[in-house]
Amino acid sequence: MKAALIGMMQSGKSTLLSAVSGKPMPAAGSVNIEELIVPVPDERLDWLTDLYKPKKTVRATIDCLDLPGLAFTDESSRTAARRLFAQCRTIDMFVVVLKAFDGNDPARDLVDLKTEFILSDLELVLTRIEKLEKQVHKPSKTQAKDKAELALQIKLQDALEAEKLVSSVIEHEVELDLIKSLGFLTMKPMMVVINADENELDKQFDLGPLAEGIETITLCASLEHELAELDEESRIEFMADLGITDLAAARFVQSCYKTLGLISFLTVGKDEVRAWPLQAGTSALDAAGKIHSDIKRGFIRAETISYADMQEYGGEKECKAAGKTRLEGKTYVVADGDIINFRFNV
Ligand SMILES: Nc1nc2c(ncn2[C@@H]2O[C@H](COP(=O)(O)OP(=O)(O)OP(=O)(O)O)[C@@H](O)[C@H]2O)c(=O)[nH]1
Ligand SMILES: [Mg+2]
Repeated sequence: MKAALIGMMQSGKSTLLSAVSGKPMPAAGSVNIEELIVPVPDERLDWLTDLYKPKKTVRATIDCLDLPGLAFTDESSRTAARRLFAQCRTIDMFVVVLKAFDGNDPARDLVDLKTEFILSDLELVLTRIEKLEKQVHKPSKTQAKDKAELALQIKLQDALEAEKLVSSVIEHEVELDLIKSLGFLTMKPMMVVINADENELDKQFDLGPLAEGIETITLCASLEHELAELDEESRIEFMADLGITDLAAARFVQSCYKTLGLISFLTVGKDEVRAWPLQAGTSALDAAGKIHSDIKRGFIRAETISYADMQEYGGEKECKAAGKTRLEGKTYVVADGDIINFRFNV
């Protein structure tokens, strides 16, 4: 799963990603798209690692793309933005990083960004309409589908011209299938990071109606970056001085994970304690396939303990004795924090 950090120039995207990935900052003014593998913080893994003392602990990760900053001030920066948007059509979600320091207005930037997303999608719709209008008159195998798509694209044109997002007008799976491969920007899940000054972290930023229903986090990227560079002891001390208890950067990664619709199931043992990312709603059988195709093929049962029970009873044996170990079948929908031992036979 890929999340792309997008925002105006110098909004703090690289600083934030460097803080959560531990990778050094890219050179100033870099126009490359950097791809960083970011581990998803998970206290449950820490607790299970203490319990099992495994050889290794493997966290879930998200691929984060650090995009060059946008500007919409002149023709050449608009061209650059358009080119960048075209490269964003295959990503899974956006993290919009808004600059809320140095007197910059984050609400204004969010409006500008939304407008540009809409214009970019509208351009794509118009190109599609032009192509489909020629195509639908010629008899072909895809004629019926082309007609349906044309009608839908016209509906999307109306919506985008009225400044509505594609996601707000797609009504069902059939429509989604017709346009899925086009990668509309205003169809993608999105979260917002307000990058504020260190001393304004408690301020309520009003982003207006655009941000309604969108996961929003306020943090100070440069502070998170400083904290990430400290060893654990100094970090705890420094955080206590500042009166903060958790790293906002950790919350940011967790929110990304949630926005992508991901949950984690966990596996435990002497060799490895591990979190496996899974699309919410996935069956035990498909979860087994994430680990290995053999486990899916030979699936017998998913021996499952919820993390909450594991923590309460203190171990596998204790959970079994208390009747907290469940034997789930193929169609069981895996829940976040399920600790699973797959029984299989090949
Ligand atoms: N005051 C303050 N400055 C910050 C904060 N976050 C980043 N900066 C500074 O803003 C500048 C830009 O930070 P970057 O992380 O490079 O921003 P960017 O969005 O990656 O920039 P581009 O890739 O050029 O668009 C740097 O000088 C940072 O030190 C913050 O939270 N507060
Ligand atoms: Mg950058």
